[in-house]
Amino acid sequence: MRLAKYRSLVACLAIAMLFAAASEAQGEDGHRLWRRYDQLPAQALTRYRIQVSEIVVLGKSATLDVLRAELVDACSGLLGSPVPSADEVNRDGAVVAGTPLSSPLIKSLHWEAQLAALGPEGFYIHSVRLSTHRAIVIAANSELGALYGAFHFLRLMQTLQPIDKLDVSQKPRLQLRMLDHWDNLDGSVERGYAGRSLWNWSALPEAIDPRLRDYARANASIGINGSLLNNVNANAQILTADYLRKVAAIADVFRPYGVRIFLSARFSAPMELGGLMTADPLDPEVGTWWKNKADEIYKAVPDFGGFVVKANSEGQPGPRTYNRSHVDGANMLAAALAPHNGVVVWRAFVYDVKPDYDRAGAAYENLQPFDGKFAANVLLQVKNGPIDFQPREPFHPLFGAMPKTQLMPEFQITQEYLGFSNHLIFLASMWREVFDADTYAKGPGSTVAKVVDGSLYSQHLTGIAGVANTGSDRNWTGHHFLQANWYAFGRLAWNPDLTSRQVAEEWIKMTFTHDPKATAMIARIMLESHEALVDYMTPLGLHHIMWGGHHYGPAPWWDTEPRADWNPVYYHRADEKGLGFDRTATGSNTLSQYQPPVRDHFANLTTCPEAFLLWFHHVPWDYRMRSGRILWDELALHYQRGVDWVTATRKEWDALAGVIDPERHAEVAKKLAIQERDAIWWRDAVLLYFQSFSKRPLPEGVEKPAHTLEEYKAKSLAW
Ligand code: GCW
Repeated sequence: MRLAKYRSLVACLAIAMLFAAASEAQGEDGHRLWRRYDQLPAQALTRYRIQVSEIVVLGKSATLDVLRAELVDACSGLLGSPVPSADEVNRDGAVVAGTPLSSPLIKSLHWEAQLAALGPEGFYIHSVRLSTHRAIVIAANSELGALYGAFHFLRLMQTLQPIDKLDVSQKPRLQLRMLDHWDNLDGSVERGYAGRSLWNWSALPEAIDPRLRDYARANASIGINGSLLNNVNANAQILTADYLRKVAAIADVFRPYGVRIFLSARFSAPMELGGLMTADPLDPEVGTWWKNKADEIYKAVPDFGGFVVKANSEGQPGPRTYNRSHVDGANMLAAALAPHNGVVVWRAFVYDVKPDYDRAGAAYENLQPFDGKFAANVLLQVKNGPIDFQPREPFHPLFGAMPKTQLMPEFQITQEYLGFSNHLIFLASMWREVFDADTYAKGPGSTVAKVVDGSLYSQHLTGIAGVANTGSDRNWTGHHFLQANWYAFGRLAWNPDLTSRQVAEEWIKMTFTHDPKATAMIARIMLESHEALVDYMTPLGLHHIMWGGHHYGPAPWWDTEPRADWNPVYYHRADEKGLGFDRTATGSNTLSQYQPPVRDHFANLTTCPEAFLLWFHHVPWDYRMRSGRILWDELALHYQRGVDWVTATRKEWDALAGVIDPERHAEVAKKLAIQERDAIWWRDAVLLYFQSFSKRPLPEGVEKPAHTLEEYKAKSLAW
């Protein structure tokens, strides 16, 4: 007892010192993400200080230590006064966290029934009395579950929610919630716009960058439990003993936070590293090579998650190189990983050029015939839409067409086609559209969310991947607002039913401000941002009309890429008559890949949502839209509306000076200026180009372009 008191006194002092150091004006560089534990507004402090007085995390392990430290640091910071760690409940306001195994206090509560339903990662937070004191208990079956519970509890405080009568049970809806990094071993990041790779390969395994820990901690705070370290355009070197030592060092840092490592496996690695003459998946030597490699990996990283494979796509080797099928390839790797409980994430992003083919139908053609054939530890990773991470796409037809396959959506958090890290866009709105889309696979209500969370077909293994937008930039994502997309990805992976508004509001309060007016204004900006970006980039179902290669800025005229389907002209099909890609029965008919009610809905011009009009139809320039305007006028007004939104948003943001700290305010303002410049560029370049087909004047209300079409065509990335 005495010892406990002494310890808590020492802890108090240590925290007080820590706290004093932390509160010294820290530059507002965004590095702390949504885990800013600054003192909360006065109105919340009085009640929280009574409700939270000490932290009781018993037991010792890497995760329990992280959990204790997080609660102590966070509560001390948020409450503006030291909240000590204690070995027992000494007073009202104890926050007790752990598992029945780690904490006799939790065991004594006999919550077997409550915990039984939570699975390995869920948590239960309940206000109780413990030894006559009021306490908040965060309990879970695993230490990781308790850590997730702690982050949830902190989120409640960070967003000023009541914590007096807590009774919260949660578990993740999707099992594998992973960030995919397209990081190359030379430190560059494919489609990365926030600096270099976070993995300092040359310094590893000896030197561990503290950012690795920050990264893992940020992920744990939103429930992300997997990280693919290397680009799916893979370099086999990552599988060498040298690199595996480096990988193991990263895994050691991530482990306490529950983030498991995945690696992209280059299909031809047995030849490149093992000296075999073939990588044919049915060759026994090849199978043995992968088995041995898997064994070697698990020796170095016992909780290794598995392989991600981009096969026979965009020049990557794969089973088809040897006249074998995707299933042959995936199942061979799955057999190597199965003894270790590892999984294979096989990507469905496969599209071979054929005469007159429609890229939107390619993944379905390549993969759908294998429904029911993949091994039990294979997940088929399907991009949200059938082309490639466009500002807006209809949902991928595979979601409604593979009932016997474990499907896992792939979202792109990094903004390859969406203005890099220059444009403010909140992607939760876009992902909601995908989750909510009805595939009709098992009648109405068969939403993509229900397909991928396993509930529609009792899918045994579930998951979701987001291509990360993180990098070595101090603020992680290159633009302060784009941190919200990392956050939203984690939150929606945990619960795909959360509304975009809820996610936005949480994030704003945790990251920027508690001021109600400012929160409302920022939330509105975020919630409108996706539609606005679609308006100034690709309205009414247009897609892939970006500059070739880097995909930044408009270039609808582009037709010099070696593959037809890398050229914008392939996608918009503008001619004297009209605009859009006919994917109905009179065109490519890839619309037939959707279930009949979906197909009919999109095929019929009167029911097809205008947001997808030009995705599915080639429409005459003078086609009457629902507004009564003709297509050309409507198109032009969409572009103008997008520009107007950015202009208005800049003003609104300016008005928030004084509410938002000056450093982040100024940095966001600069990015908004670029966004406005780009939106105007998009409007002018695209309209001038399409005008050469429509031969119609710009409607009233649309500003005249400042340059000629030739000037826009000559423009390079840096204007
Ligand atoms: O979107 C395209 C990108 C490629 C990427 C590919 C993929 C990693 O332009 O850079 O390669 O998709 O998803 O495999």
